[in-house]
Amino acid sequence: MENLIQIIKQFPEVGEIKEIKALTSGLINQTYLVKSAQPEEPDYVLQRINHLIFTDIEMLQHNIETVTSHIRQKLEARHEEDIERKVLRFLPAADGKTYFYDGEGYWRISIFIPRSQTLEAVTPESSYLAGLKFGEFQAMLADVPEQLGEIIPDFHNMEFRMKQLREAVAANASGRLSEVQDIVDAIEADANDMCCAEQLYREGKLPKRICHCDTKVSNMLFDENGEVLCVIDLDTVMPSFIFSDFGDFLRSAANTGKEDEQDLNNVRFNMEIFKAFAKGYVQSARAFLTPVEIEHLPYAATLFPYMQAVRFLADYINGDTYYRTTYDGQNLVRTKAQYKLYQEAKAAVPEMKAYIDSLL
Ligand code: GN1
Ligand code: MG
Repeated sequence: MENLIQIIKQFPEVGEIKEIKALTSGLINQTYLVKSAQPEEPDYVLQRINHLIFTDIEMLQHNIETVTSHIRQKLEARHEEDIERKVLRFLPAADGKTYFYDGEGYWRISIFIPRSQTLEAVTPESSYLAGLKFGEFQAMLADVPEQLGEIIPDFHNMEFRMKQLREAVAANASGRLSEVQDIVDAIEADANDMCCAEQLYREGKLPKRICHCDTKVSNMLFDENGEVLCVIDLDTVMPSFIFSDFGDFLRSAANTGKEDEQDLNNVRFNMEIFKAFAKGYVQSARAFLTPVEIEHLPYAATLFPYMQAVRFLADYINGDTYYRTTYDGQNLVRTKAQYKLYQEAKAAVPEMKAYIDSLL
């Protein structure tokens, strides 16, 4: 606590502090809620950035500042109300940079958006609004004046994720391979089909655009009426296929179970959520989407649970070196749950296709 207070003091805008609470939901960074002593001062979100994963903090914060100021300008240009609740603001440290290095770790502070909440589950109504919002997010970032860096190279590159899994399997560092060989084989059987986006990209048939790349439900803030305020957790904003934002949202939102659900009977693909989200997304993104992008939206809904299963499985085989876990075997439980969701989504592809056609 004393240590955290010393860090907060490096950001001159922050006044007297009443309380610091750890928030535990993210799997990568460490996040705290910082409450101000004075009611007229805002509360803050303090984060220690995981610099083993985000190795280029300069690029990371540069991307985030570019994106937030661009969105802010767009909101101002259309005279939006309540802009402070619709885009994040990061505070400068004494040297003007939006992060502080304490000799061991990198820290940053943003303003906590008042009267906002995160949801772990969405309804068809909020899912529709989220679809509109993500389509709009991508549309607003279509004309970012600068090139954004690929903060984690090949982040959503399915071929690369397969390569990592194969390397994990070859090394078998944890000795866990025999236990998971079945699921490795099942994943391998579909690998070719699931890598079609990279193939289309090489053929020049699929563009990359600025995407959020971590659009799970818990990375969105909703207001007291259930309307989407803004998208948070901007670490992974970078050029990607639009599938990233479409597919990753559904991976969490359309899953009727938890990300690490133990009872696989609870993991089903919720078509009502899919339909609501797709409707909103197509409505706000249609103007810039190409036919190839639209045609592959159902594929995107299958790709993300598949890719996440591959990533969790590789981490399990590597001995849990990437994702934070809270119990033994959690990465395997996560793998199985994501793989089940993938199968459910795959079975729903014809229905998804028919629905998307009906929107056009
Ligand atoms: C990680 O830290 P968090 O929970 O926002 C991961 C995402 C995964 C997600 C799975 C940088 O996000 O890609 O989809 O866990 N982020 C990174 O819940 O690897
Ligand atoms: Mg994240």
